[in-house]
Amino acid sequence: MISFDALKTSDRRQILKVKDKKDDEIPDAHRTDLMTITRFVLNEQSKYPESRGDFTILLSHIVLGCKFVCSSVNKAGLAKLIGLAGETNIQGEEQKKLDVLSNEVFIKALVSSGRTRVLVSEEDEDAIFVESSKRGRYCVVFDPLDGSSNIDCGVSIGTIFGIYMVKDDHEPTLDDVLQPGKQMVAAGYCMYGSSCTLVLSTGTGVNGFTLDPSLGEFILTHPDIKIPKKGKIYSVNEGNAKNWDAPTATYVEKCKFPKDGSSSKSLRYIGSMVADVHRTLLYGGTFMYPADKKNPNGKLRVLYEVFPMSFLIEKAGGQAFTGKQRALDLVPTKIHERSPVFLGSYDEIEEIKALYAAEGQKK
Ligand code: FDP
Repeated sequence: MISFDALKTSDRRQILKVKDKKDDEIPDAHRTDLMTITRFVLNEQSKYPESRGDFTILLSHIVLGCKFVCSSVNKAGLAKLIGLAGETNIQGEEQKKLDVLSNEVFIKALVSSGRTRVLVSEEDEDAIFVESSKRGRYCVVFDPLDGSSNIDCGVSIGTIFGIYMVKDDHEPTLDDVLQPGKQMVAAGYCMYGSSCTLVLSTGTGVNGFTLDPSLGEFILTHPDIKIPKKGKIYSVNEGNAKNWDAPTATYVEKCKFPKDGSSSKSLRYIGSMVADVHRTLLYGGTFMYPADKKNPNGKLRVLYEVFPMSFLIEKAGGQAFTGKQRALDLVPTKIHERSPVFLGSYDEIEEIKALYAAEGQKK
């Protein structure tokens, strides 16, 4: 390596100029001390001397899956990836719909990590039990491409994942994944939007990383995300209002016509859970998919939608509630089970809990 003294005077001056500058004054070309997601997870790992590095390896495979899907989503229109599964392209190859492709990408990435045991994907009816030669200690539940009704119009979509760690002293069974969300060791999502953002919690705090396409690296851009305690936004599919129960209807009425002199809340509903939850995490407020008369369990799936998002919201200081209990206390009995969910700012969810408690007393 060339020493500082051997450098040309102009280069030496440049380096000294950069050294004296504050962080935000340094031009991009000189910013090499970036906190990448790998560096971040390795730092976390070093806090646990007994750690074997398995989680870091697993996460690097998830990150690879996210980069692959991000790139496919970005070029979907061009590559004619959008279309019916089963159609053939000009080379006579079978075209895959983005959700089918994303599922394959994640399954391959997870199995090849050699660290997984049981996988549950929104796309597959049955759980996948990883063959013994490739097996590890982690179970991953995931929705490879959530918000799929938004794919064809370019609205933000995302991948959601939750991770359990189990003992590797038994043959894998469904019980390895039919565990309450509070047992997850990590959860996150990757949003494919105007930028590609990966939000992760490994149990303490929530951190957001943005993909720098020129580097191909996720860089820490949103350290230690905390959800505001109160919020000015509510997010729900109001088209279902005629079938809501009384507490949901009362809460939404209060958002629109507050009686305590406060301002009305704004309604924002993208209809893509990752995007709606991302906004809720950053700006505060509530995101709801309640039960209704037609769907007594709501719409969202417990294992790979409700649990990972509730985990992140709680770790950021918010709450997640089902209408009956803390969402992360639910014990799923089926891998594709659904549950109503209300998640968001701490005080907003307190209000919803109080409305349900009052309703319960009437009965
Ligand atoms: P989608 O049907 O487009 O896949 O559970 C999937 C989901 O989207 C969520 O991402 C989203 O929050 C919700 O469904 C939207 O449901 P509605 O269209 O009923 O509002």
